[in-house]
Amino acid sequence: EPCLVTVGEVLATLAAPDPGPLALGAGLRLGIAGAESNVAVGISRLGGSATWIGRVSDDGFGELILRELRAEGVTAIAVRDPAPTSLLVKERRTSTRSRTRYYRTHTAGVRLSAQDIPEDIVAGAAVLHVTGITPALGEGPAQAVRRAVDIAAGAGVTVSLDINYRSLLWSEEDARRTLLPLLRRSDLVFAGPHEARLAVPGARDPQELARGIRDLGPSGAVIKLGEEGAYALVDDQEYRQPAVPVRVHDSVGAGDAFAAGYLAELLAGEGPEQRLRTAALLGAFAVSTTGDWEGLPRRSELGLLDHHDDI
Ligand code: CKP
Ligand code: MG
Repeated sequence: EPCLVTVGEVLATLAAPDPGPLALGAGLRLGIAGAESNVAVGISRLGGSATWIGRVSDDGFGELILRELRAEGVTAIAVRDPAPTSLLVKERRTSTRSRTRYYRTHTAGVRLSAQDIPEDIVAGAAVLHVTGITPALGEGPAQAVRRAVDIAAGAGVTVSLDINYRSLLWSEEDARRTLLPLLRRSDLVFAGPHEARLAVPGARDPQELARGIRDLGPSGAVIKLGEEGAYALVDDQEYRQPAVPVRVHDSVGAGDAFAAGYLAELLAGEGPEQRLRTAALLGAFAVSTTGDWEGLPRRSELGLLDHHDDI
């Protein structure tokens, strides 16, 4: 069965369910998240096979992470580490304004290293999916991602990269320097317009951004345009995918959901049109439900949003 392998960090999330300042003792709900594991869960929910590689703490949060991944049918290749789990705290300051902070110093996930990447697992995959978050976590995680891409490229495994720029983690300059070499070796790139401009400065529209990325090497470039859907250039063919109109509840995780939808259909042997349609549907599920991945659909549920009556 064609399998997707991804490498990254899963964090414990502490999210305020109700609006109000943390400083006044808001209640926090415990969960897990991480761009790469979000994608793995999305693929598994659609019936695909996904493996996540990373370091997991031996603390309670680490156990929670392993239980959740197992419950979602994601295979975890976890190197256990005595350092604590990273935290992501989400304050809902008002009903429309959230503030996010990472607590990610000396934690298990950021101690990932190139030695943690099992060659046979990566070489045996159909797709390797990586994001720009993991290389931003430090030299070890950056080397781990490079190692995974080396193995995949050497074995003819499709390499997928979501640029996922995080200004809280590094500067645009550092991101460009680290991610450009990875992008050049990728087959498929997902990016928002701002993220794509890191690789193609000066490009003015999605078409120019996608062509710019294609000219750097990848045969597939998908520019995600939020409410305006997506523009893709795949093997020199253009595709335009409208967004599925829904009421936006929480947009975090939308990009991962989109990538999961696209990649699940790629694994299933579908062409770019079907990949983009499912990607847009998954993005809509992610933004119209609470949580980064919890609201993602099973395949049988895709039809729920396949109408225009949700607004
Ligand atoms: O680009 P997205 O909004 O889809 O990414 C969301 C994820 O890994 C979220 O789950 C969070 O844990 C993170 O990105 C991150 O570290 O920012
Ligand atoms: Mg993203």
